[in-house]
Amino acid sequence: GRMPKGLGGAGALLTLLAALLVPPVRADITDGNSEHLKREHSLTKPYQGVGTSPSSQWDFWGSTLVTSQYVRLTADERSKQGSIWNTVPCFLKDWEMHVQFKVHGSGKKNLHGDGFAVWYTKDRLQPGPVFGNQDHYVGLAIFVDTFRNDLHGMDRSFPYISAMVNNGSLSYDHGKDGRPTELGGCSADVRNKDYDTYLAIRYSKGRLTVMVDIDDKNEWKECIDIGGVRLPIGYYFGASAATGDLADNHDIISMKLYQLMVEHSAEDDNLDWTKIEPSVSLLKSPKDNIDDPTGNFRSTSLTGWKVFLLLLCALLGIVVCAVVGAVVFQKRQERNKRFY
Ligand SMILES: [Ca+2]
Repeated sequence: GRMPKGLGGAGALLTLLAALLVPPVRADITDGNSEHLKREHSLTKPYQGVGTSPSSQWDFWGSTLVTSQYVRLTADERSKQGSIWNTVPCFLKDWEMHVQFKVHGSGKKNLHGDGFAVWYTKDRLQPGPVFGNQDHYVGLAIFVDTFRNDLHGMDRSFPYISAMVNNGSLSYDHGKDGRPTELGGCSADVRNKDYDTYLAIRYSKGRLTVMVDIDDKNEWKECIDIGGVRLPIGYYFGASAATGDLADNHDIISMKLYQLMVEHSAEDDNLDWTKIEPSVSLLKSPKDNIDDPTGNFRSTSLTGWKVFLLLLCALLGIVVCAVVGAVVFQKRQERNKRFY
């Protein structure tokens, strides 16, 4: 019953092979692991002390109304602007923000607006024309645009979710629904739902992913996934909304920030992440930027056929080792017979 030496060697070889071949597991937590919830960057019911207590970690501005059940950035009234901002800068390199929201109003199809935005920016509480926040902002914005301004853009339906990264030099063009500066987006029917609707924004290792859960199925659907995005640490999370001639209630129910446990290279760790200027490395036009043109992610995530090839190699390795092992074992048995 002793394990033949040949097979033992093969076993060790296999272990080594496996260690070399198995790709590193991506550290994703999208299902709200409470262990990694960062309370100082999260806004949850009943919003204790928001805006009134000096110890509150959230400030609000404009038409924003805080109740125990929701934070209403704008009511369903014309020409309103409101925002809510985290007072604590975020120093996490890898994070995921889950936003529960509710956009609702009496406006019939296409007669409602304008939408809301979720921000990760250098400045906070700076009112302006971009869904209630300043233009030429510095940082990241995710827009949930509920009103189509650009009648030439009939190839997409509204509401439309899009992402934009700005170093302060770009202006958001409302007349074109931000299309000239958008990095990616998707149509999302988010209005007047009688169930909960969610948006998730993940930033990790230069990759920006936006997911939505708006069909009452309790699962995330991908909306935006782009690489080559550079954002610093030390910026602020916020949300804002605006109405114009058309209106809607724009409610934030919760904003929950989760830390993603991701390892960085020594080179990455030595960088001063507070000094990074928001940017996106685009070799193609923004709209084609589905794959990361810099190849940052291709090296860590294996595509289907590569995984297949690796598995095939591993399988071949196992077969070769087994055969060699069996032969060695048999030879040794024969030798043993001869000697005894
Ligand atoms: Ca619009």
